[in-house]
Amino acid sequence: MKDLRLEKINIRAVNVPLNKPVIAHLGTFEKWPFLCLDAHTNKGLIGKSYIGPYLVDQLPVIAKCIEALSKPFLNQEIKPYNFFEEGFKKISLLGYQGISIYALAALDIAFWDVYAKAANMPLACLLGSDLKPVKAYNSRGLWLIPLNEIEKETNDLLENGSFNALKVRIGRNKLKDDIYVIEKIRKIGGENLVIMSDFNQCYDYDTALKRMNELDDIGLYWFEEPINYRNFYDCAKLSSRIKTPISIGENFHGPYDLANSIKANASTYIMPDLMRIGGVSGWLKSASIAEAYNLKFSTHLFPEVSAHLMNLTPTAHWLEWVDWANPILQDTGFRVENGKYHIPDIPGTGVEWNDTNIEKYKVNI
Ligand code: SMN
Ligand code: MG
Repeated sequence: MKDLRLEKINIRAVNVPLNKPVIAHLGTFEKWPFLCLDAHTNKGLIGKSYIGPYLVDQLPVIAKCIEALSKPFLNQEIKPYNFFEEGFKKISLLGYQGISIYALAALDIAFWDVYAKAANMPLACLLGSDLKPVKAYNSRGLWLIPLNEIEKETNDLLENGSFNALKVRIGRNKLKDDIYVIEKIRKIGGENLVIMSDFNQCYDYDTALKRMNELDDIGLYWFEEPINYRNFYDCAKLSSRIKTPISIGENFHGPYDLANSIKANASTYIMPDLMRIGGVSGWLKSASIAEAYNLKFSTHLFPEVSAHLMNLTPTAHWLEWVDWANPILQDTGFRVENGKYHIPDIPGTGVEWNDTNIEKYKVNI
């Protein structure tokens, strides 16, 4: 790893069709946008990472931000821990949240990938842990789809990978429709099925309290993001008044947000997102904070790298499995078996490109 230097970066943008369109309170998406980053080094090794920043029209801006942030690190030795510390200081003038932390994460993940490749070890092993398979739930469906499609969709999600846990999106206009959907899934999956639920911030405090009270005894494993993500104090009040655990965290922008949420007692469970939390480095800091408070820590999207990190997360809980990036990834051996997500025993994170499909789904930036 000595004298592993960054020579140049290259970013490609894609908009990849989803097998099942995302229909959620935060928007409807037929395709998912990704930025694919290559960090070329003097040793011929290439660090790879992808981020999926939701908004296809913002890809050019975010790509520019990654390029700008990478400039002071060109021709420098790659030291991922130091990069995060220095990079974090550099984004201060732009603001620590949003695009700047996404850019930091993209570079951080690629640097850790190539660092592990240079050590000839999978990322989790380089960081001192194992490649244990991670308990996963299927999150690639059960959006706000028509009621008559719930049965087929549930069967489909349970069969593919033998999952015993899945997530349903709720907060439908009528309470009876939420109840119908949850009871239908329960009937198909049986008593032992773990059913997570997600409101995607669709309520104000009073409406959230009402709907969660109404659904509190229906047997959901967690209620996710009932209200606006920044509202930690209201979320804490909701948590204290509802029996079902509340889970938030996909909108923590960096470890400071996570710490503030914990200080406010906002939720029972947390579920940081690899991109928004600040990549591998932001995750590791967050995992230690969560450990100190004994808070169960799940993942959000980005299953490949998140799975490595769950092996280093003392309070690791559930991995959210989606297949959205699969078309642009080479099959390096990630797979779901009996509800667990397996990580390939190859150097780096295991993220390698399917260049043909990257070309096919390319968008100009
Ligand atoms: C979600 C993620 C990405 C797009 C829409 C909704 C959701 C989740 O909040 O947690 O999977
Ligand atoms: Mg969510």
